[in-house]
Amino acid sequence: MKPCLAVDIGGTKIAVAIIDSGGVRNRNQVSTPSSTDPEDMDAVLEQLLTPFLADVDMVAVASTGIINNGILTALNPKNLGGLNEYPLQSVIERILKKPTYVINDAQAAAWAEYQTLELDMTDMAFITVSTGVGAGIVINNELVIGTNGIAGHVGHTLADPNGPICGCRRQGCVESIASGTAIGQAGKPFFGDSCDGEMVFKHFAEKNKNAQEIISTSAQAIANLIADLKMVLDIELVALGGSVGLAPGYIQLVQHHLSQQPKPYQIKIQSAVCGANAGLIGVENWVKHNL
Ligand code: ADP
Ligand code: BMX
Ligand code: ZN
Repeated sequence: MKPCLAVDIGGTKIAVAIIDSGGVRNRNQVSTPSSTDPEDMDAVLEQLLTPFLADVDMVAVASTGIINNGILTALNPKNLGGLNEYPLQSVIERILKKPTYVINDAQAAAWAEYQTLELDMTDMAFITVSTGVGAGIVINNELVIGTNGIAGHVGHTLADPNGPICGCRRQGCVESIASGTAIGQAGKPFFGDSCDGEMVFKHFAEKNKNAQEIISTSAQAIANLIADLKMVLDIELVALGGSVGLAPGYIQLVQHHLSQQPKPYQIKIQSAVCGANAGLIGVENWVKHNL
């Protein structure tokens, strides 16, 4: 039997790789199209996936958005250039003509991180701070997906009732304050209109005060989110990923803000062991686990 092709679709980048006993092979990555036209996404996927046609037997996809019956519904369409409803599973099945399975990107990454933990660790969460803020939750050794695929979308819980309007149209979501997109937006008055999250982190590394404040505000919102998750779920560990979550200095700030909370809210926070490959590794493992 041939190996599995894993695909990770985020708001900023789409990664693809073959996953087998040798690990992650032939990894490739392109920018996510920023367009409301589904045909633009079709074209990018066709170009990225077709070279793997002869080498794989099935396809495991981790994608941003609410995934229900293989259809991607954006909770925050702005993260995908306005693309809202997209029949992801059927598009990929049409391109590669292989069985295709799809779950949410953060849910997949949580499953990958959970596999790296000690066997007695039964309850954990993974949080990605990236284009948006997403999460996956494992309770009692099982990935929680939810009846409609929505479980884990804690980036859209309330951080500040007077905060910015989120791309999901609710006011003051964690994502509207803490995401890479929000960090970039907050940086524009100081660093210019082309500012994005990565640019704010460059200034942060140079100890720029405005960048430090913007990133601290993001880390504070994520620390509060982690405290809330501990209270709701009694999880034992949080793995932090995404380009912002993995950026130098960020996790220390989250740990610092959480350390200001009373003891019952404290929890171990670690960087995602699988790094930027967590979604790819997790979705392949999850599909094999459930076949
Ligand atoms: P995706 O959301 O597609 O999974 P990422 O995890 O790379 O992609 O997150 C994209 C966000 O992270 C953007 O807001 C971008 O500006 C920011 N970003 C990208 N690279 C870095 C970096 N090296 N340090 C900090 N932030 C980054
Ligand atoms: C958003 C939401 C989640 C996703 C999270 C992280 C959309 C399109 N996405 O909250 O489904 O898990 O972003 O996604 O509504 P990423 O693109 O930042 O990796
Ligand atoms: Zn929201």
